[in-house]
Amino acid sequence: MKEKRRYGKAVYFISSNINKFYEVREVLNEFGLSTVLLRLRKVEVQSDSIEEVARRSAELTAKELGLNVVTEDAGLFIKALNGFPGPYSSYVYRTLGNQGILKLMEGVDERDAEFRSAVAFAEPEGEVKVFVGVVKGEIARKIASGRKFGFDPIFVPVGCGGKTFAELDVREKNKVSHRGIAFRKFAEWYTSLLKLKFK
Ligand code: ITT
Repeated sequence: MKEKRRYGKAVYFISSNINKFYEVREVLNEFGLSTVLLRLRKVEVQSDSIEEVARRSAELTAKELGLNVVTEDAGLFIKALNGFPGPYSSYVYRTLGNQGILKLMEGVDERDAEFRSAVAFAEPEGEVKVFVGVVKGEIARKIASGRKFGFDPIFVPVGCGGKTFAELDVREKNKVSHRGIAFRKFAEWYTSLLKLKFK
């Protein structure tokens, strides 16, 4: 007998990063969805594309757990460094940190950068959907105080009065952030799917 797929108001988000969870929970809540964090490391996928990393890790994890899951791969892309650290953001944050990035940017006037997020939804047997969000901004000249999540203290998004992401609260950040944009796209798609299923 064909197993019935389960769609529900709870979204299983696979991530080792608690700061991501705080942000995602807020966004999905606006759509009446609750976020269940499965605090696992994403399956390691080697790729230069964040979309591909999110897609493959969601696909593999959904199969392994037998659950519909969501994963996200995100990164900071700095124009003057040809997009570095990009897909290697996690490693670079752990090794160089914000101080290391500011050092690489010493004497560089071109400060343009962007954060990108790719959110993937996978079912154990179904096709994978990917949603992308981008926010443009600049690399600050010094490390700001405030919330300490990754590169937030050195990233100044456009349209937020010159504040870094670290100086915005979660709600303010979600309004403009790569993750907020990508998860809103996912939530719009997912809630319309739920309406179809439960009509
Ligand atoms: P997962 O378990 O979800 O993969 P992760 O921390 O390894 O968590 P990513 O590979 O998606 O996440 O992100 C790479 C790094 O980029 C992350 O560890 C942060 O240092 C940084 N980063 C991503 N999104 C960020 C954001 O919104 N603000 C600040 N730094 C961010």
